[in-house]
Amino acid sequence: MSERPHILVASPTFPEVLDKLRQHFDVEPNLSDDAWTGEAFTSRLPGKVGAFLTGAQTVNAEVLAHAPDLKMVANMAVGYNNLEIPALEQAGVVASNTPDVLTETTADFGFALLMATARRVTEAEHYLRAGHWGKWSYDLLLGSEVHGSTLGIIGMGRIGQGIARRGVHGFGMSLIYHNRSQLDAATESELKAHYAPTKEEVLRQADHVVLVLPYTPAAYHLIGAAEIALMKPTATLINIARGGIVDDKALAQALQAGTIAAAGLDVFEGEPAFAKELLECNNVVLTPHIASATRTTRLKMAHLAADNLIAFFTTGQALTPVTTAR
Ligand code: 8YV
Repeated sequence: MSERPHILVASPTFPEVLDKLRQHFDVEPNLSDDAWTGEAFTSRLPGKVGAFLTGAQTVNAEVLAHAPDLKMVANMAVGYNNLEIPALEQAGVVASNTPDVLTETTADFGFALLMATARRVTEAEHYLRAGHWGKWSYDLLLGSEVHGSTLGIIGMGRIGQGIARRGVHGFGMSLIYHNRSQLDAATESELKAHYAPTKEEVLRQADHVVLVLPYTPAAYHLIGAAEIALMKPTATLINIARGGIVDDKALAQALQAGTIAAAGLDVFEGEPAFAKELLECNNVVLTPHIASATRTTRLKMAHLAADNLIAFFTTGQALTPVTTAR
């Protein structure tokens, strides 16, 4: 019998990452085509000292009660709202996430979604595919300007700053942002960034508002009907943070009423389910949580999650541990 630590890989992952993990651990891999969640996940935790997770698995006090042997969980995501950190700390279980390796790729996608939303790219393609393109017209599918407009960012962490750099340096946008803490003076000056002490100020002033903040209980429905009503009727709203930060039903109503011009959403409350009202809106671009989805980046994320498990069980220290200092 092997003495190697026994770990669970709860979501399907890259074969080369499984091979790497197998060099260090006895691995129970998920070789199906979907993540193990709920009972399928918790029933496999006894006897496991480590677990490789994606955002799909919730780990809270109730789940930990089924995991008496667990010492570490490695989340293949920068966000870790699926992990109840105080409960993990209470149980003495270390958690890690995958910061940095996905920053630029996710910022690229945030900007792609902003562009697609402002310039009505998917709506235009549907129009063409449906055979509606019979003539040129001066007012066909008019969008909103991106270059030279005002970019509003709520949540100015690494990814928010990546989007800000693209907007300011690449598209000559002016920047207004809200964050729990103000950027340092050098970064503010580089980005000619205007700090807004409230999110409301960003919503009022920006032409394009991008949400990139972490999902904490306080962020639930942070953007609802009242907040959307503060935005310009020509404005767009982009959410690449987490579903649940935006009240999508209120957003669908606002999109249909013309309260704002358009929205781009990569994340949804309860995903892969989402508010079906959104399907009634032509002026929303909907993507299935793919902001970090390039092969290169997802592979880096999976390797970093695996390396965190390996480091922890070899040296006692995770490489990128999650801390409660938010
Ligand atoms: C992941 C993400 O693809 O890193 C995050 O927080 O939202 C995405 O990059 C997703 O969470 C899968 O684990």
